Amino acid sequence: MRNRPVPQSRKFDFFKAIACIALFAAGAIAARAQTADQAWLREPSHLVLFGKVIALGNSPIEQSAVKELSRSISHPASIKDASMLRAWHENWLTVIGTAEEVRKAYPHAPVPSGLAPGEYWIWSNGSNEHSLYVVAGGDERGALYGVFALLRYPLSGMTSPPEKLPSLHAQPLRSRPAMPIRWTDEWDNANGTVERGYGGRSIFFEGGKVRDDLSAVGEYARLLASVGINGCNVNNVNGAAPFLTPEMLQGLKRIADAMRPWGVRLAISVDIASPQKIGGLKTFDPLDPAVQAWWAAKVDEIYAQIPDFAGFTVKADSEGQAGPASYGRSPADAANLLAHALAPHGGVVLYRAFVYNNHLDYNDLKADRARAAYDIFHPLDGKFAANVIVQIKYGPIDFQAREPVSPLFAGLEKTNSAMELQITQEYTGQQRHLVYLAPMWKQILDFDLRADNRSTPVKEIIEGKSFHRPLGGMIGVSCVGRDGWLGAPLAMANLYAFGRLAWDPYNLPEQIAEEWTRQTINNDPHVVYVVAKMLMQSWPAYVDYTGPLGTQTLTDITGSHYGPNIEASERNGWGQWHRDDAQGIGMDRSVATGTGFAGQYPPEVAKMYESPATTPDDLLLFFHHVPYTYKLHSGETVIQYFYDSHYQGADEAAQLVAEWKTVRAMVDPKLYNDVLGRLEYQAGHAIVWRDAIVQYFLKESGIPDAKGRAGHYPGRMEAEDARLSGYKVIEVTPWEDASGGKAVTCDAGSAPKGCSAEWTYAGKAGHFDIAVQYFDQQGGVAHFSLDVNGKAIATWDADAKLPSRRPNGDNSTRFTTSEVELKPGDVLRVDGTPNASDPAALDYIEIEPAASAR
Ligand code: GCW
Repeated sequence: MRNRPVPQSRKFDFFKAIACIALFAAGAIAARAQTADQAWLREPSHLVLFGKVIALGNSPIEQSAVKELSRSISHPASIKDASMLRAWHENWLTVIGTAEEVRKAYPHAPVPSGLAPGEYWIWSNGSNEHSLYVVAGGDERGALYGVFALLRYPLSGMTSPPEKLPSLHAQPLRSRPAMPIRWTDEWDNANGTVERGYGGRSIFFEGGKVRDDLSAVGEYARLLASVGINGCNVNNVNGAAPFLTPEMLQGLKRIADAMRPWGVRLAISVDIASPQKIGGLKTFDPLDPAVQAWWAAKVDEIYAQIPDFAGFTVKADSEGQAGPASYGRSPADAANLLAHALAPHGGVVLYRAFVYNNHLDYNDLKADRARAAYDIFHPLDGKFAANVIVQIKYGPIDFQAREPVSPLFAGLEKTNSAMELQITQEYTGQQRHLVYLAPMWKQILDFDLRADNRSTPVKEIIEGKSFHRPLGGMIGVSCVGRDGWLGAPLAMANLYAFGRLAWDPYNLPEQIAEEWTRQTINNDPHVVYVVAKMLMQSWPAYVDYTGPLGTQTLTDITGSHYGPNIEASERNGWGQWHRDDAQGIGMDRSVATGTGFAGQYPPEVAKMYESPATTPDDLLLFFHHVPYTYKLHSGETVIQYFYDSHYQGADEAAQLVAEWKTVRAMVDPKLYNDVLGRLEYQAGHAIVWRDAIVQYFLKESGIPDAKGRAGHYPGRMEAEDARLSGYKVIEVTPWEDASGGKAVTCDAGSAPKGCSAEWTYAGKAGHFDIAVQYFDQQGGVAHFSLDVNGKAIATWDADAKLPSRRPNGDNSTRFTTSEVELKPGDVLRVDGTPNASDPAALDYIEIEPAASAR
């Protein structure tokens, strides 16, 4: 007989309670040290409803699962009535274990047979009196993933209120990972920097060794596990030799220990020349017995310390990294060398197909970097050892804002393959721009390569289904750091989405976006709607204001990879060419007249890309060189599309700001302001992109914008046309990064008190927004002020962290002040005070009717 209070309506068990956390979850994102709370794993409040939580086995992974479910019991938002809490504890039990453990302990639980590794099954006995929840895994990882799924379930893809969700008794939750390899790659260097990382310094390394404090590593592993990621390669694929020294291996062992409780296995990148670089051998020839013995011994040394070590990633014969080509050997020789050393221990080799010659001849119209991966790897199909997986970037070039799918996915039928994506936004705005990449990834995953004239979507190839391969998967280049993981709160949606798509590539980006928002921000329907919408809009907008129609990201490809720089991709050996001239633009990659790249696809796809008439507009210029007057399927000319898409993209970026403003009252103020600042910056930088590309192609083509926008900027007053005091006019390089190609700069030496630029307003009287476009250069914090008729309107510091010490599109920044009253004859003045190497450079001011007057 019970004499203690019990929950009234247990029929709906935890789903009802979930409705309560929805309210609670509107709380702040904790800004403590580096924890998973800075991402989507915030303190939940409802777990008390699982009653007592126990693991059936002793493994650290099951203990993590228990911890995860029990985390909130002491949370202030938990049920406050102590007697009720006790009752739940006594009457409700949640057990976590492998299928085998559950069968043994609860013979009546209908655990299905054949749960795969990583798979979970979650069931409840449906009893009102003595509720039992079972989280069973195909293995311990499966049980852990089940716990995360259970926590997420009521919040994920929710289209109906929580209490309407089906009961776990009637409909147990069951899911298995689509592919065995679900890893992140980190490009961390031993000195603590992270290549292409925009989230601060390494969580793994500092000062040439593994950090003493690895608490962030444990938290990272927890985050990864929550979305089913089971491997993490912690070091840069460039310069990897130092990572195999005995001292480093001791440190790596500590990293593996920190990640193990979350089922995340450690992998490292290795330099194929290690036997020579750190092993004292004269050679690193993969076929040399001494080299083979060296690797075998090194691998034994690793496994002695890290018994569940996952394997090696290799970048070789690429961008200055040594490779088997030095000895006339093939990538298969190099991969198999490592594979044979790893095989006895169960390790794998991820051999990157990112192998290409970066000294191509620009004048050779047949030369094509896009061809490289297929040309090199396709002939080796079937020559790789069973534990080798060829790791293929999604497109044939390099993580561009849009590329076609790599044809190599269809070119390896007898070899395991995996797809490499980039979570860190190297070419997609470097986390300063909101660009949710899941919609792009989804397009790639869904793309049907029609290998052997049958349905072979990329997702099924890397799942191993299409060609019956035992190994395959997805690798996300993540490059997290100590500054809130990815350095920008909304960028975390990409890490989350990567995991969710690697688990199940049938997941929908919009649903993932909603799910992430519910967990990270809150469950308010308006917030969920708006944030998911913003996320979904962001990638198309970015493509629109950067490089449309398959031109790739038109950025400085030899430097920052960030701001606009159209010619940087041309006339060099890197092969990211788009070949624009006065008549037209695009690379002819057809078989008939071009580089032949289109012919690397299976016949049906090759046929589609062979002719401009059948190539989709959004990849037209990747495959064909066409005149600016060429008519797209949409009916527009290429040049008009350039104008339109850039204006549209910049408008869409501005729209993101407006949308975010609608959630102001519903989200944590700190988060609100942080994101608002970033979105405002992005909207300004989208204008920099728009103007650079539009004015460049206007000049190049000589064809005006049918809508009259390109080259006409009503309300814009150039700094070089102002009355200048101290400021000197300079030419900006590349010219398209400044309005009219010119800016003004202040030399602290000759103008120690700063410089100023003055304009007389000649427009109509009214209220206006005034934008000041300036260059926020590295190496100092310049100070600016804007005044009207000597009255201060605004002051600000150029203190952003942007690439480049020269004024250009990387650091061109827009400051806007609203609702300023102006009348004809008013004098507007910008004062710029240089600081250190930042010369307070200025491009223009722009006066627009205030939002209230538009
Ligand atoms: O995209 C390029 C990056 C390099 C990177 C390389 C690669 C690690 O600019 O920084 O090097 O790709 O993927 O190997």
